[in-house]
Amino acid sequence: MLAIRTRRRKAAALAAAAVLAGLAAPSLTASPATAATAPVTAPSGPSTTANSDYDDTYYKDAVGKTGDSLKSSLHTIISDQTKLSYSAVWDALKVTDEDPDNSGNVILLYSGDSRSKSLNGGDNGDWNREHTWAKSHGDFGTATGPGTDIHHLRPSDVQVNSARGNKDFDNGGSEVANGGGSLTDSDSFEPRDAVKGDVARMIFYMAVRYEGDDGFADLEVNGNVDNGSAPYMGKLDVLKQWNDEDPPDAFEENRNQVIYDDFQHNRNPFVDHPEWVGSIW
Ligand SMILES: [Ca+2]
Ligand SMILES: [Ca+2]
Ligand SMILES: [Ca+2]
Repeated sequence: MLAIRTRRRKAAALAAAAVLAGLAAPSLTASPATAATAPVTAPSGPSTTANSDYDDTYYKDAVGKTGDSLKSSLHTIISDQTKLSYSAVWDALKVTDEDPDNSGNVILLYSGDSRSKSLNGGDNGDWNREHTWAKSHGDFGTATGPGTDIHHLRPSDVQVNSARGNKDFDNGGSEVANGGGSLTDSDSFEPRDAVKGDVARMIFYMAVRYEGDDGFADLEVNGNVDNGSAPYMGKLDVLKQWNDEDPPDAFEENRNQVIYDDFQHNRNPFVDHPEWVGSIW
């Protein structure tokens, strides 16, 4: 499934660039002849050409909308989900974040380390369940709900997780020990480059998924780095930049698919459509 989606996306990009008609990308269309002669109908520009296999199904009520209307539609779509207990999150993360090169390990979000699945726990050297949207920002804890939503829960080294704490996200700081290049200062955390976009899209997912209509706080993104226990997460302009600089890769897309297929049965719209971030914010 993932391979098909990736190939299809690449094929679409080639078509949009109006390259040689004879140089067919691995074609999944019913008729190669039609594909070769059809006019390019996709809008120009990388931010508007993204498409998803789910546009005609999962996202059909959202496609074509913008701004608050898009956000509202996506909220309705992604709120239809299966919810996990906090203890079930351990086993889920062992699947969603499995190291593609070693099925006995998970990849840790901030450090990028590959570590044994069996080292889940709370001691130094273990990995634990990082709430990318810090659970104090809206005080949702680990009750079934936002605190157990694996779209933003990731394996993290215990000590690196502690260094992140509940800080907002921003650029700058000094290097976090064993943090894979992550930086931090007194009021913010900057993950390594390879997961900057992942972090941003998790935060944007949370802001759309949680709108205050299900007994939990309405989570929102803002421009601050001192949000503390307020139900906000910053820093908006930086997160938008990270979304642009680090587009979804195969690992992140696979993660979204596994969550959809096997666990929560909802999707992170911004992994499928990163350009929707700029439409809403
Ligand atoms: Ca700072
Ligand atoms: Ca990434
Ligand atoms: Ca919200």
